[in-house]
Amino acid sequence: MRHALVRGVSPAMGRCELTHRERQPIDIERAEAEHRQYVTALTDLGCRVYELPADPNLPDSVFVEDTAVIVGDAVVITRPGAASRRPEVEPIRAYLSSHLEILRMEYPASLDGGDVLRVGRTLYVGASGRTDAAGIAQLRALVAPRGYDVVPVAVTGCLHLKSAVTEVADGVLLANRMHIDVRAFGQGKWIDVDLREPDAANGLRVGDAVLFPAAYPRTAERLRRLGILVRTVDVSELAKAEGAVTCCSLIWDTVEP
Ligand code: CIR
Repeated sequence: MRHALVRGVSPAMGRCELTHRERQPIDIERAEAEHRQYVTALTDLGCRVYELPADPNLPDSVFVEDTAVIVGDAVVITRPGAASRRPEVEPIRAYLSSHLEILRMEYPASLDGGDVLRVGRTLYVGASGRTDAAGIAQLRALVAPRGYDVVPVAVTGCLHLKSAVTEVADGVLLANRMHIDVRAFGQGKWIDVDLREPDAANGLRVGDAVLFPAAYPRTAERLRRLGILVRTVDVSELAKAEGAVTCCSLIWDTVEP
């Protein structure tokens, strides 16, 4: 069984953190409609979706990915790099504690889940503006006993590692290689985003399919030509808050008896 945790769009999303984008007005009703379609897409792709209520005091709380890193039947609750986002973790921890074993990152570490790309039993972790050396070291210590390696990756010019690279099929990485040190990855199969779509590297793999922003049709076509099933969603309003498709859910699998 595949599960997904999401959280409603905060009415305060207009006050979100922004790093590489200019602030633009955000139409909350449109963002909510996009989020509903995102949830529908996850459901269609086989997820059982749980939705935590929106929080009017936490502008970025729809971006649940940053609060947690799931490793098998455990979850590392992060300490997000932006101070405004740290209160987001508690409701996520409380919800996940009845589904997964809880592991916790502590002060002084900083790490956003958007910086963690799992490929098999390797966690590639972006050293970004949100994730520091202490965060990477704590994550390594927490996941090593579970058989996961941690490999740091230098990230420049974008918010998170997964703004620049995501896995779209087993061992196949979709990337804008301008933003990352590709040497960290060793041998791998790469698909480059279309140059006219520099922000198109963030796809959300759900089983054999990839949930992908409708705004990047040329890169979507590259994926389809490789036989990858692509389901597009409009996330243009959420993108004004510097979000994309991976950031709006936490996904995990359980084996039913
Ligand atoms: C932030 O800057 O933290 C939010 N406005 C956007 C977070 C997007 N998260 C993600 O891609 N994992």
